[in-house]
Amino acid sequence: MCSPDSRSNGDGVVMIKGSDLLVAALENEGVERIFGVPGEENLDVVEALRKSRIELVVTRHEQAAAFMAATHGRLTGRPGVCISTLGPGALNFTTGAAYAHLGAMPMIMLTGQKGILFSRQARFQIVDIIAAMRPITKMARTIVTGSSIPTLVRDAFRVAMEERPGPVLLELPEDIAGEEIKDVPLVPPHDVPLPVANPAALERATQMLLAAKRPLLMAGAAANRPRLTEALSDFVRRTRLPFFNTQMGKGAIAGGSKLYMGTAALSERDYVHRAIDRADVILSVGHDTVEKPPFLMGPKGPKVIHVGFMPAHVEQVFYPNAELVGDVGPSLALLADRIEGKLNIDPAFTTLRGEILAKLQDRAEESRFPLTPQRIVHDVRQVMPEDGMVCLDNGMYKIWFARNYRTHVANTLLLDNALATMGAGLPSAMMAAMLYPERRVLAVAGDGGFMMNSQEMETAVRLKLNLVVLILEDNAYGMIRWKQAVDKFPDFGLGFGNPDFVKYADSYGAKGRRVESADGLAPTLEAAFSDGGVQLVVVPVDYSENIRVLVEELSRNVG
Ligand SMILES: Cc1ncc(C[n+]2csc(CCOP(=O)(O)OP(=O)(O)O)c2C)c(N)n1
Ligand SMILES: [Mg+2]
Repeated sequence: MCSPDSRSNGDGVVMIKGSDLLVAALENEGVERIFGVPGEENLDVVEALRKSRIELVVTRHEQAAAFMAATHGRLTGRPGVCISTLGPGALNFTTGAAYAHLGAMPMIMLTGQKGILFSRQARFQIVDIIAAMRPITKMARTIVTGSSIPTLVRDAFRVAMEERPGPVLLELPEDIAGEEIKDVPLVPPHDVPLPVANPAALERATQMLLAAKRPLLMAGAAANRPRLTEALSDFVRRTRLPFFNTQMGKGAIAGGSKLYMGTAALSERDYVHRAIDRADVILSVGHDTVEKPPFLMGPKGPKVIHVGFMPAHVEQVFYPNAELVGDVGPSLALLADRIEGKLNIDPAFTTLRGEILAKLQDRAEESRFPLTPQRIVHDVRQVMPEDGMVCLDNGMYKIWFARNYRTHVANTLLLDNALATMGAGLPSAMMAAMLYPERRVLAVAGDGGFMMNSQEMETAVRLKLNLVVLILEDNAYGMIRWKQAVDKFPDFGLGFGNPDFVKYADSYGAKGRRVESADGLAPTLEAAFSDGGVQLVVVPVDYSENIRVLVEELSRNVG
């Protein structure tokens, strides 16, 4: 197979530029878009992209490009691709790389480098990016010869997609990109079906579950892998197991809403922990210990069966007693064959469920202004259809959304409980809006996190995305201020001023709106969605509820 830009060198040998071969290899992987900020070292690749069917989406910061590429991987299971120059540009990918690495999101980063055969600029801008990226990628390689491009690209995609998925970096030096080389065939991709759990492991899990008096299921981060959600929902329908989820497992089980017991956004003492503490066996599907612990295992608590694509990690607070390792969907189907209709389902969970969910409704419709986080979550749910996507940045509101926002469709509340970085909310929502133009997409950010990548408002406007950005304004790094108060430090050093967000949005050619009353949020969001385009809504938030509920009430009422 010859690549599209190959040509004969006159001696009958087919020649191609390294950059054309790279882009042909990316097309071969089905890549449709590349996000990033090119530098002069990437210009051969940019030229190859111009002639290809791959769209180059220029962002205003490499970090945002990496967050977008990672989110593409998270939502589709296929790696998103981002591109940067050497040194400074590549270093701007590091947070995105760690986001994808901790969050298990398949992503390919392409970075430029000075020529490796001859260096006209000595050490100017040269940073050892491979070494810098090694701890935050699954694989980081320099392409040292053009003829290795097809195999390296194929390998990079495989490594990025394989369980546990993550980021891969390929560094392409300028001279290898520009070099004319003998054309090399591309490597055709193929699916690699995974092995299913071993019968002995299935038997052990079956015995533990049949002996359990109060079994409970937990959906963890890997439960939200795109290819798994249907099989997991089917398992819950068949077994009728009551379930809860971790923050990143939210939405993974569709249609089982009568069995939903809550989300473990805190590690202990939340209402959902009344159910967890009552369980004697927890079937933990896809839990990844990068997440803040959904509960703390101890000698007295429930036994845990880990179901995962990979064996469990043993932690001080998580050490499963049995494991079902293999392709999770088919393994769960085999488990359901053995236990369907035979489990003890504790009726007390139904009562408990009512109490837990009622508690979460507390103050959800209160007319206080500035708005309480509970009211914000409630009103957002009102304007979002079932398949609408809420993409959170990181701040205090994440705990409130994780606890209180009900999801019915997989990956409709995108949050990062792994790296938990600020700045990813807007880029992840932009990616969601590009992938699902027919759905409502809402980015939710604090006034701190929004400003860490707010320059991407320009990218969103240029791409003509339909997207609403909701900013919760407290003029502070609220979450850290809350922790400061919880730890009894004086209130110090965490406040700041803000731009006029309405004017700020308008200056990008987006539309800005400010919520002026408690009842104003839902209609303002509704108007923003109806108008279309890039919309920004600012709402003042009253965070006094953080202490009242998450500290005082939980320590008094539970535990
Ligand atoms: C890149 C990054 N820097 C710092 C932190 C630590 N941090 C976590 S939440 C937070 C405050 C967030 O402030 P804001 O976005 O305004 O949200 P709020 O908590 O006020 O709602 C900080 C500084 C982080 N998680 N990520
Ligand atoms: Mg804030």
